[in-house]
Amino acid sequence: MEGHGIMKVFPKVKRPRPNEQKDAPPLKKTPSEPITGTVFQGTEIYIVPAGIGKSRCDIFHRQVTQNGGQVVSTFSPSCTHVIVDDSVDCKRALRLLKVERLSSAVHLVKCTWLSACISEKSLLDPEDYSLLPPESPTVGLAEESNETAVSSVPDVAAAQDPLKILENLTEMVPEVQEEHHEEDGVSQNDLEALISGVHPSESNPTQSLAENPVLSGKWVCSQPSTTKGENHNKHITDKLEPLAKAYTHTGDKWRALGYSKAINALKSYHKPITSYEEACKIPGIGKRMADKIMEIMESGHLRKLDHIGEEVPVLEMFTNIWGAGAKTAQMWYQQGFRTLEDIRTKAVLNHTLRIGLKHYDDLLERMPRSEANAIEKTVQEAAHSVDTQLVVMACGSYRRDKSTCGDVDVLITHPDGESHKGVFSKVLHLLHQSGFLTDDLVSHEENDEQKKYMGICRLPGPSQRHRRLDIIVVPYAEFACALLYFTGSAHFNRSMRALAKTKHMSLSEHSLNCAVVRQRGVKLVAGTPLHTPTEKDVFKHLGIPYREPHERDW
Ligand code: DCP
Ligand code: MG
Ligand code: MN
Repeated sequence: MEGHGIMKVFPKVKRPRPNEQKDAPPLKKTPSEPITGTVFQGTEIYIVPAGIGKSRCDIFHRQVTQNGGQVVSTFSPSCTHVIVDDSVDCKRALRLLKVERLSSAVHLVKCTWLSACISEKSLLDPEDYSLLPPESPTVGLAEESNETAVSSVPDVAAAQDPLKILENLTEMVPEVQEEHHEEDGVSQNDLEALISGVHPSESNPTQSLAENPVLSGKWVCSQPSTTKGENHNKHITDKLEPLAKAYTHTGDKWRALGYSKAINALKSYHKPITSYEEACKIPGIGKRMADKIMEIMESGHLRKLDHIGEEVPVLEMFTNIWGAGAKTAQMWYQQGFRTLEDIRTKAVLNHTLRIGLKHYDDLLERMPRSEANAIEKTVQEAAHSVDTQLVVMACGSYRRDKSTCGDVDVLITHPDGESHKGVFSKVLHLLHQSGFLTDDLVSHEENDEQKKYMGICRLPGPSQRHRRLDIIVVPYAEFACALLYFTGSAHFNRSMRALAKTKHMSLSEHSLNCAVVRQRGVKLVAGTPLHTPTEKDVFKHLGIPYREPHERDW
């Protein structure tokens, strides 16, 4: 959950011009800005004004020239760097430059590169701010034939292939990844759900191939997670994971995607990789990623890891506040905040973030199953005091049989199809009254007939910690789909929804619909809900073998 309502427009920081500073030399006024640094020495920079705005352009211009660089007013091939607003994507940048592609000598970078160089007082690696990620989502499949393709943005028109559909959706994902229940809330991991999650050679030959030769090697949801093999390339993924995480925290979605795809492909590969060629052949690994893999194999290290910015651990600490996403964390960082104390005392916080901050340590910890069970029982008791016939069950990681749980996800429904109505507020009222619920995070949001609560509870007794609790109340007709959704895992769900799409169906926490019409990934006709009294029916309609909850732990 990205915090809502806290995205404030940045106040324009007015920096004193050096020649306005009290101790600036009063004499010898140079016609241009005095050069006070050498950070941009040797650079020839073109700033694309679109989205940046005149006053920011002026500031950048001044900062570059003050630091020894040259800013040119028109783009030419002799430019070393082209700066675009962070919101501009590669395609648009090329359009604005009126060119089809850029020579590899020109760095096309976001303006955060400029700001970062200035604050770091050094010419940072533009690669890290480049609009041309090393592993774009099309890479791995398309790369072989088109390594130098400039566009990193999936072509929305090329949507017939299921992979392409997913890529397009990936492009449409909002920053808020935790956007739980959108049927189309497909995230970057869909790619891994589809291709790399299970390597064909990993599929269980005794059953899945026979059951569905086409899909068995492709879809995570058609494989029991218990077949998840050993990671034969841990020495490599251990080095790539911190980088993936760093890119996630700095909001570099494309790079983070490239890395997480590669990491998943490596994890599910059936043997240790031994050569560059072998790495390149794996779907999800492009040539540049293969270079990095070779570097790790040969030196046991990845030099890029030494250059993870000092902002990354701070951003990570900030995003560990429940309710804060990458954007919020970055905004705080740009506002100069570096510690939780800064956030507590100086940041503008909404209700959710205040609660998240208050329980920072508790909420970072997972609880043992036994405690999740006690929390489930507490909710059950309250619900049954409202209506003894209510079905109350803990889903999520608890139902998947995990030994620890990040939170407890309780589903409530009523078999008569009617009596679930009104239960939501009564149960919450009881749980508040008893002091079990200590804080509400997301106030009783309502979508259709399903109701969801997200809050914080604490079991009675000394030294009990605060724990996250989610409660959903659903109509009985939606029970199976809600149960399936709420049991997860999120990765499993994405895979199942992606599979549904290829069959002109759509799966949500409400229903499995057939005869869905989509154009370029956008749903035009919502289709008709299928009869799904149990989870098994959903698997059956999708043509994949049923998986027990503990087999869905992808
Ligand atoms: N879910 C989903 N997509 C998300 C988040 C959640 O489909 N982005 C679904 C699947 C999850 C379920 O909701 O299993 C519960 O969400 P949790 O965040 O509570 O995740 P888990 O219970 O699986 O793990 P944890 O132990 O971390 O709570
Ligand atoms: Mg959970
Ligand atoms: Mn949850």
